[in-house]
Amino acid sequence: MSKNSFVVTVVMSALGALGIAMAGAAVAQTTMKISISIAQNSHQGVGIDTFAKEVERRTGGRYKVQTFYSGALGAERESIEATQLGTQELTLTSTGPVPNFVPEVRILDVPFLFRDYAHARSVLDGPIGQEMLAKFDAKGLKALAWAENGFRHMTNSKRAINGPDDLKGLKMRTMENPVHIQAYKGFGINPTPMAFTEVFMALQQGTVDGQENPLSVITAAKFEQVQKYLSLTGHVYSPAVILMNKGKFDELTSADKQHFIDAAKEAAKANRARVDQDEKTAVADLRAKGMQVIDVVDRSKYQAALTPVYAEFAKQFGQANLDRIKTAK
Ligand code: EAX
Repeated sequence: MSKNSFVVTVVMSALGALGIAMAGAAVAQTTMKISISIAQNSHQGVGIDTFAKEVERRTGGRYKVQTFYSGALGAERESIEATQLGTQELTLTSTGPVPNFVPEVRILDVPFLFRDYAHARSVLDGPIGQEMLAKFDAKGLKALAWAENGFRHMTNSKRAINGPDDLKGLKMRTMENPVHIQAYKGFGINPTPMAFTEVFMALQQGTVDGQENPLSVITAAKFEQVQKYLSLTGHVYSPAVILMNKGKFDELTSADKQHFIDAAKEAAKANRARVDQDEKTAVADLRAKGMQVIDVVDRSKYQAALTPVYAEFAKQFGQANLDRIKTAK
């Protein structure tokens, strides 16, 4: 670049910056970041895309939300930490690593707690779920709304899982979640906790035999490329939650606070609708791509295998608290 054209470029960009600054004076714009650890083309991607669109629309463009996918800002645990610190404003995460931050939420990760999607959604949207959202406040996090990850199923590359005994001795990647780790040991699994962002490669390289995740995640992550067998165990419901840095939330006007909460609710709605859609199409899709899918019609055998672990959970959480969730309409 010649000296003259350099000067012209500098002057032009200065004018450009001035123009942006003037436009900015008319509508002050604040940009925030939100992240997920899985791909954009997923139930979580639809969730944060909807959130970004709704925040911008509801605040008349005063707030803009930048979306990051596939762990571009870090895996779920790091994203929660960053949101707590405020180096990123927002994240949508499964509850996998959440107990390390807000232990009260652990109870939601107990296997076979929820009967079906309708049950899980109504508990989370009802008084129990709303009480839990408030527990994040003391940890520097504002939980805007529950979202959804889905009912988890087992996949592996070793053998077809036709009953709980077939799980014995399998080395399975699990989330960094103390409740899951404790429960899966009850199946005789050898649990290997790791961040989601490392799972594909671990399966590919055979560091672990298998993993468990909802259909929405299995398809979004293309696990059929590295896993042969899928058993529809539905052994645990996996909630997700939309978190915001508490300080940043508190700085909002009360009208904007409501806009953010409403945007999060819209995000959860879109996210759940995509889960519903995935639940209808994913099994046929995975079969077509070569996975062997085992329908688990009788879950009671898997539940029975966890009886001793359940006695432990009753001590940890209180049977009454477990029953309050289990018997909720
Ligand atoms: O949030 O870590 C997991 O297995 C989660 O289900 C996944 O990251 C989606």
